[in-house]
Amino acid sequence: MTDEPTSPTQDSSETDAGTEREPLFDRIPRRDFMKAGAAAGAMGSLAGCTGLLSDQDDGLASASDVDASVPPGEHDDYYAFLSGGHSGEIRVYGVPSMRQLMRIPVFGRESARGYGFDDRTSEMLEDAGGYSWGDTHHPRVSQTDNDYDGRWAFVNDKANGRMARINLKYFETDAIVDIPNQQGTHGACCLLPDTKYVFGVGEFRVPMPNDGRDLTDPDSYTSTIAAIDPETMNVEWEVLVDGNMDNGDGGKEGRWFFATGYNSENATTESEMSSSDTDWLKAFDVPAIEEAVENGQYEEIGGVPVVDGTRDSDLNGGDRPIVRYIDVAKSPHGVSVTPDNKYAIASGKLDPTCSVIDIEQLAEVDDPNDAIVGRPSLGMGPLHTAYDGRGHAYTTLFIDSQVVKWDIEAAVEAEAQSEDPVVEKIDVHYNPGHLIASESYTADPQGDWLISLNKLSKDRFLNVGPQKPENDQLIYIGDDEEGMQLVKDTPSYAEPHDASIVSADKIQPADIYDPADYEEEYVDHGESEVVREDGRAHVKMYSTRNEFGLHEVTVQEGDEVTMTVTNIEQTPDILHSLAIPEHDINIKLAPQETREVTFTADEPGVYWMYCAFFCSALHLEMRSRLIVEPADE
Ligand code: RUQ
Ligand code: CUA
Repeated sequence: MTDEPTSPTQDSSETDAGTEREPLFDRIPRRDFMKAGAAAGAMGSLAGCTGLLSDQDDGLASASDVDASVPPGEHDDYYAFLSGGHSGEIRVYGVPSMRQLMRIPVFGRESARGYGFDDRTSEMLEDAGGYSWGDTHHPRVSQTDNDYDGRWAFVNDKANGRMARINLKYFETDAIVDIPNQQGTHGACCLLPDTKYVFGVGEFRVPMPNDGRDLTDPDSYTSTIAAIDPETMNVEWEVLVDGNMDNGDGGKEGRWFFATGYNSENATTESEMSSSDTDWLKAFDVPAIEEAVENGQYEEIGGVPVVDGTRDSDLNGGDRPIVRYIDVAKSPHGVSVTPDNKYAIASGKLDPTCSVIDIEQLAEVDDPNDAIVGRPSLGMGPLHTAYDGRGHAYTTLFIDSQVVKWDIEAAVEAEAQSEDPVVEKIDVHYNPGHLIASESYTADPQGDWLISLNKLSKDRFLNVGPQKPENDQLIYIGDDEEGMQLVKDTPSYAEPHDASIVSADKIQPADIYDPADYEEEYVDHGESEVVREDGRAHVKMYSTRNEFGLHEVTVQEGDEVTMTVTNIEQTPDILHSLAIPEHDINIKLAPQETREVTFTADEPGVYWMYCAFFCSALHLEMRSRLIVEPADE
């Protein structure tokens, strides 16, 4: 055991949490701000004015006088949480700088954050199915009263049918549920106003249960939505439906949840899946479903109550059907509810229109198709829609490589397939999937920034070989008179799908860990020790600049070794790690964090355990010896 270490490089650097951020208004030209304020009133007169259509067909953004710079040392106004697709992670960006601030591993191990290396996170990944990767698409941040509450972010795993929760106090994944009965959990979103449920939208239709029955009978396959309790991450119930499902969005008043879907043909090949002219937007009546569950009107499958929401179900026969099937243009893709909760807007994908569903009417009409109150023609390949809170919708046009801005009420007033509601279009580079505007998923979007998540970058960046980065483009939307202004390109690693943009002041991450939040035993000064018993060795040590609590640790070949290590630093940003060569171990230790790792010391020899974070001038000297004695000694 060592004495209290001296810390020659200890400093008194403090958190700069008190640094004042310059409000956005001061950084955009004053005249733009004033126009943006006046724009809400002027909006009606702009509607239908196709003369405002962008003429940027050279593919270049007009020179923009929007100041999106965030000078060195200053902070951004927003956090953006972008999914990482089949990298299995979430990325945190600052907006408007588009600087990448952090990566949060979710479904795969990541050594720089020690994720999947210590016992707690590796057991979590194991319990969630033991897969080595995931496919994150839709990061959604929890809300209370239709506004971000800074508690959690959630994200789906399309690959393995899972949902994960990220704790925004520590910006780390803290729970993953492997959703029964789902393959390809695609859509993910919250039931608002208060995040009562997180919904996972099952995409691929499979036999129910998928245990060897109905293998060659695709007609009897089915997909479900799963309602997950955000606190426990338990699946409370599922609803099975006809057709594949795709994306989803929850209404803002606790009643409706919407999911797009393709393949109403219940087919298995692409050509069969495109044989009919329409597909469905499904509107799930959540209180009606809860009532059915309460009344026992379900079958338990995979340990979860599954309610039958197919069209022929008894539960859809009465005057309060649990699922309403709305006919929309073939293969609708994105769906999102407007900030005022008036409309759900579903994108055509294969059709140039979006369908605008009046949510209030949906509850009243006999034929749910009567709730479709608008169908503007927007352009080729409309995929996803975001909002500025001033009555505009912004929709990506995948095929046209554009973002189209349109007027929602004008679309309700116009004839179906009218282009009049279009306010303007801007070229993006290239082939956008999702787009997201600042706080677009809340009741009160900020209406200043929009990110277009473009699938292809082609020629926009230095060539890095055949696999190019994607391109996340920042567009200023705060000035309705000047129109959308392309501000910057941001190359991104494969591959962001969706994002959420949250005002910086709505998230309050911790600077250091609170040991009370975790079960691992805190190891303080004077508490380092090795306890060996019956082929097991429990090593407890602290870490600080510049040493581990033990300068050497001796165990026997074949011992099962558990190391409990605490970083006892109180100074923010001073991290250590415990890396053990040839044992595939690197656990990250942020200030006041304790982690545990268990492994077998199966080869006799000397292994230098070291700290992998450059923590101080004597960082290289921060190491300790693991001595594994041969078994026969
Ligand atoms: S999806 S590009 Cu996975 Cu949200 Cu539409
Ligand atoms: Cu601790 Cu390097």
